[in-house]
Amino acid sequence: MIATASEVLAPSGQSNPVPVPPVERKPLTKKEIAADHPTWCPGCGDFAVLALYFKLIEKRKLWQEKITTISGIGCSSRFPYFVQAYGAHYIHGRSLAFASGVSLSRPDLHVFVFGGDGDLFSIGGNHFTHTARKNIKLTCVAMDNWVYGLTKKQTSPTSPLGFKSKTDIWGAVDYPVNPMKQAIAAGASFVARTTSSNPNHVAQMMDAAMDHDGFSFIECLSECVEFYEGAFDASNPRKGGVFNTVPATHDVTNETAAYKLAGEPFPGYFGIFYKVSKPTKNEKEAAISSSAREKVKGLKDWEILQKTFDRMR
Ligand SMILES: Cc1ncc(C[n+]2csc(CCOP(=O)(O)OP(=O)(O)O)c2C)c(N)n1
Ligand code: SF4
Ligand SMILES: [Mg+2]
Repeated sequence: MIATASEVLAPSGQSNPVPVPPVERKPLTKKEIAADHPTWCPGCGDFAVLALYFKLIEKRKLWQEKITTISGIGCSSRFPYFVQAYGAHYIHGRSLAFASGVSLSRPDLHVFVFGGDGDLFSIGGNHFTHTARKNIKLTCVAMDNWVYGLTKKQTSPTSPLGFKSKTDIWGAVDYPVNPMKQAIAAGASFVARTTSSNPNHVAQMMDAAMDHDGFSFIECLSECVEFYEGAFDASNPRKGGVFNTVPATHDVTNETAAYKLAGEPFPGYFGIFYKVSKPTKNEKEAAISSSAREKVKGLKDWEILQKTFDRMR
């Protein structure tokens, strides 16, 4: 993109600024977006997700000030540290609450949230439900490794029955959350599933999610090689598993069909399960604010306040 001469005029106050020729602002390269060296364990599935996010930013020609990467706490939630752009490494489980505020107040940004299965479905489960039902425009990627990685192997809400961990030494007894079912039931308007062992597929899902006007959710299987090695082998053809994409006959606007697909036993299917268009909270709130502004048009701030006080009498 080119900055126009008027945008690059000499500082204000100068009476006759001399126009300078337009300067070309080059799109960012993957190298420029990469920040700190990621501190994940060698072989962690999270590396691929980060690399594909860089690729997406590069492909979409986004600059730092248009990228917002938000997370909670966890290995996966270290994500924003490694992106050389704006973002926040927020409180455990509260990333979506923070991201909702950013999305509603800055319609010019596309907000990406990355989090773990614990972060999004345990402590953050409540926020997940409400962000989805409000259809807030943002993309939420759950980097699901079926375990608490950062805190070194506790049972997570997606750990399968029988999984032996520090909190379930005899094996997990609680029925796991199915993130796909959870997202569909909560009202997410875009729900997709992918796995970090298939980079091209992750890139496709991120691209499609970003184009969606509403709450887009991606469950991305991302192996924790340290505390749950081999968890997703059954979905990885390189490890003798199968990678089945959503059948071509599947109707993505059919909620019941999407829910049924989500209930298929592991490794299940990969791709877009559900996608519908419905008004976002962003546009509804924008309409409310603009009609409220219209009513007080031309009034000074103190006059608007005075009107409020008068109404309260
Ligand atoms: C309020 C609060 N509760 C608990 C913790 C401890 N804690 C940090 S990360 C985490 C879970 C990490 O698991 P997950 O979200 O699945 O991410 P992963 O590390 O597996 O990527 C927990 C329980 C915390 N930091 N803050
Ligand atoms: S502990 Fe697991 S999730 Fe965390 S960086 Fe290591 S491999 Fe990845
Ligand atoms: Mg986890």
